[in-house]
Amino acid sequence: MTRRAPEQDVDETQLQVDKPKDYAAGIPGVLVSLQHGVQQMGAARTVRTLRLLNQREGFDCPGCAWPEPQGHRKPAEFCENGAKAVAEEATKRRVGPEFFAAHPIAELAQATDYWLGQQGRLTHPMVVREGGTHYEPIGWDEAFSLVAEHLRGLSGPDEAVFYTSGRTSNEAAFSYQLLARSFGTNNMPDCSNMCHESSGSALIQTIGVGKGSVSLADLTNADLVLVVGQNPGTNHPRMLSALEEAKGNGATVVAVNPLPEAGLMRFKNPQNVRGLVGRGTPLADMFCQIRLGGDLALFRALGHLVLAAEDAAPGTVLDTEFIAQHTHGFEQWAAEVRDLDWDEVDRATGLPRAQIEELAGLLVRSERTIICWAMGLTQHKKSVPTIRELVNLLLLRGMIGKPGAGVCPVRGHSNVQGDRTMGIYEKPKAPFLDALDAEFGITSPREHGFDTVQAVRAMRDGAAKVFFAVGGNFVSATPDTEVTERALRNCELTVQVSTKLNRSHAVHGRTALILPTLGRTERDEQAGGTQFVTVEDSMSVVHSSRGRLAPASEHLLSEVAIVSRLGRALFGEDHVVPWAEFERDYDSVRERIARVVPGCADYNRKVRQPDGFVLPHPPRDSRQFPTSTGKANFTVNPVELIEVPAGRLILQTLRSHDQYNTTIYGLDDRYRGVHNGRRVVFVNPEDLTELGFADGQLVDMVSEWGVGPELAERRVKSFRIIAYPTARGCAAAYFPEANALVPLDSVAETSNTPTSKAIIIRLEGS
Ligand SMILES: Nc1nc2c(c(=O)[nH]1)N[C@H]1C(S)=C(S)[C@@H](COP(=O)(O)OP(=O)(O)OC[C@H]3O[C@@H](n4cnc5c(=O)[nH]c(N)nc54)[C@H](O)[C@@H]3O)O[C@H]1N2
Ligand SMILES: Nc1nc2c(c(=O)[nH]1)N[C@H]1C(S)=C(S)[C@@H](COP(=O)(O)OP(=O)(O)OC[C@H]3O[C@@H](n4cnc5c(=O)[nH]c(N)nc54)[C@H](O)[C@@H]3O)O[C@H]1N2
Ligand SMILES: [Mo]
Repeated sequence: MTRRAPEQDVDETQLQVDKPKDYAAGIPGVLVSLQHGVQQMGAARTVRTLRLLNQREGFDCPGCAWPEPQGHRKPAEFCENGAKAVAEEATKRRVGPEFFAAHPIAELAQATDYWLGQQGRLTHPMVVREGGTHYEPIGWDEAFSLVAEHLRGLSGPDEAVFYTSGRTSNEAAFSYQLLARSFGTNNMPDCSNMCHESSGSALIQTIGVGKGSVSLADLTNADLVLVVGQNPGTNHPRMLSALEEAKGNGATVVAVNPLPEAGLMRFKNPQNVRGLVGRGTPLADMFCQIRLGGDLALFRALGHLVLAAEDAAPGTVLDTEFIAQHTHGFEQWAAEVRDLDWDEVDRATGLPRAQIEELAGLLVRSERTIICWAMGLTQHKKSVPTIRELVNLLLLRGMIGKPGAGVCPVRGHSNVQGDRTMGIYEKPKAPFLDALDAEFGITSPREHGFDTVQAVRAMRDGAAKVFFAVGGNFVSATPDTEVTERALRNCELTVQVSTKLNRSHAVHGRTALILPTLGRTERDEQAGGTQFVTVEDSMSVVHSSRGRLAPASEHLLSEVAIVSRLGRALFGEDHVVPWAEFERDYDSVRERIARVVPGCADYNRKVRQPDGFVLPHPPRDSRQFPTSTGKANFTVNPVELIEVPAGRLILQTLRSHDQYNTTIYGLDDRYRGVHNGRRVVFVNPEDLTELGFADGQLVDMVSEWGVGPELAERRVKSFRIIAYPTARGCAAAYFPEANALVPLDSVAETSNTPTSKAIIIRLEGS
């Protein structure tokens, strides 16, 4: 216990690299899930816990937001990485007061994310006061008074920031946004700002709803599925089963990615014997190895070719009836893309023209097309126009609002979509606030609040002074690590509601609190009886989740209880919001959700249905498009090439197979052949030769941002080069180790999402 926290996980000479795998899951997947479970929870608890995962009477997986099948569920409705997420939470390891007494905060701040996470579950509320060197225990009541005191002492409510990570339940999220708005601010940044914000921005503008338009049944019945900028083998493994089923029904699957990700190439389904012992199913029929940021040019070229096919055989390719009846702006868009600069497409995508033509042919012949995407599309400067262009492509052939077709942004955190539905948003719409105000008799602020990037700036500049986070790991998840650390240290108070220890506890404001909370897997007992919570998956299905395990410590409070007690401390017992009742019985929160949140009428009954219920989605349900024009909008999206100076590479930051965002499960990335280390950078062998570097060499990565006297450099040290078959000119390294390279001001247009997938870097021998 008193062992000093190591500043490095392993001596990097321990790192081993072998050939990348060409398949995902199979027997190694099953073994690894059990191994993680047994290490963290012991054998009996592993079996008991995994049996309840994603079952109707059990709990929703705290891993990704992939939906469960409606109706029939398999006995094992989870994947290797879901099992790891559960093992992390249900671990028997504990971080209590003795741990904090033994480890000064300065030491914790030096430790790696991996080591911090491995220490176990937080058990007691802890505080460090100004000038303190160690966290010390504090009672819950005193903790809430302390927060309330700091909040009341601010010059105005906008000096407070209320962050949310996407694991928070609907009940906690609804209460939390109500607390922030009752206090008087819309400063509610969330992980979505760094994640699918670009998808929401683009979809709202084009189809009027910022969510995906397909169900799981649509996916398995599509005849063409494009998986763009996504690595489902690692991040949404259960999606591979759906793709396998779609293929079984005759679908063609196309992967668009700079990396040949194992799961997209071949899948050995661990849920059937053939998958375990056989060669598995080749998933992608076509692999377009695109350059980073090349997708806008690709979609434009595809639109151009579809249009050309229509021009060559009028009346046979486009869905002219759909276009006439349901869309706006087609002519303007068509005039723009009829004239295509192939040279620009070539430079942006790096794809052979014949392959783009072949893909256009697939689109022209498809009756039911779905495009799936994730961070490879959302974390670029031109993300919003790229996703708008993807929508254009689908609109051309009427691929929205019919079975087997549509847009499928694959969400990250298990309830990130639900949190937004419940009002966690820095730019809330007036009708939502009006309903909230009418229900509770409060006056919500109308000015927009800070998103994540703006919140960092505000804290850095002293404009925000109290930072309160329900979940997440703000310091490690946000870009520009040095700036973010400075921003948090500049706060008067930082509060982290967390399950596990992470860097955001070690890099803190002048006073800091850790408020330990129940996880999704744990039993939630309140005065009104055993509670359940609700969540929304990536396909707008809302359902219940019931924790079953004994809580990690008797001192934990649920997130709903924490928000409610803070509400009482801040506003007093006779506030218009019945905070005590909210905590006593979550049905009372759900009654309010039913009256305030669109689509949630009769919420308490509907979430008790075996599979929950599906939220309305007008484009999907009835081809109604609630946009500014009342129709689906075609938009014009000019290509802008990423300028890469000579001798530089474009770097993307991504996830290994052994992590959940900033939670590092282990030091392997099995599918990419990396073992026992994370400080690596993947570079194409031909680029290495051209740049004068070699496989295995240790280098610093230096990012370059701005021009002339404005040029700023950021450096991370000692990364080992791995020669890897990524697209030419493109490199990859893991998040969060490479976050220090992402400039705070380098963001996507409109969505303000950090450009984590496109940073100009050079390598330097270290
Ligand atoms: N096990 C596990 N599951 C997770 C997570 C986790 O960390 N671990 N995180 C969760 C969260 S919050 C999220 S948001 C999702 C993330 O899910 P993903 O988006 O799959 O995650 P990344 O690792 O960021 O992978 C990005 C993928 O896009 C590709 N890519 C990068 N840039 C481009 C580009 O310009 N064009 C194209 N076409 N492709 C590109 C990369 O090569 C990579 O395959 O997963 C969720 N699920
Ligand atoms: N460079 C780079 N940066 C990125 C990304 C990238 O691809 N590249 N991806 C971005 C994306 S997509 C996302 S979503 C963000 C993620 O940003 P965050 O959501 O802020 O980060 P996580 O690592 O998911 O948060 C992990 C912490 O959440 C806490 N936690 C876990 N479960 C619970 C729970 O049930 N309740 C509470 N209260 N706390 C809990 C634990 O203490 C754990 O340490 O990072 C973003 N940052
Ligand atoms: Mo995410």
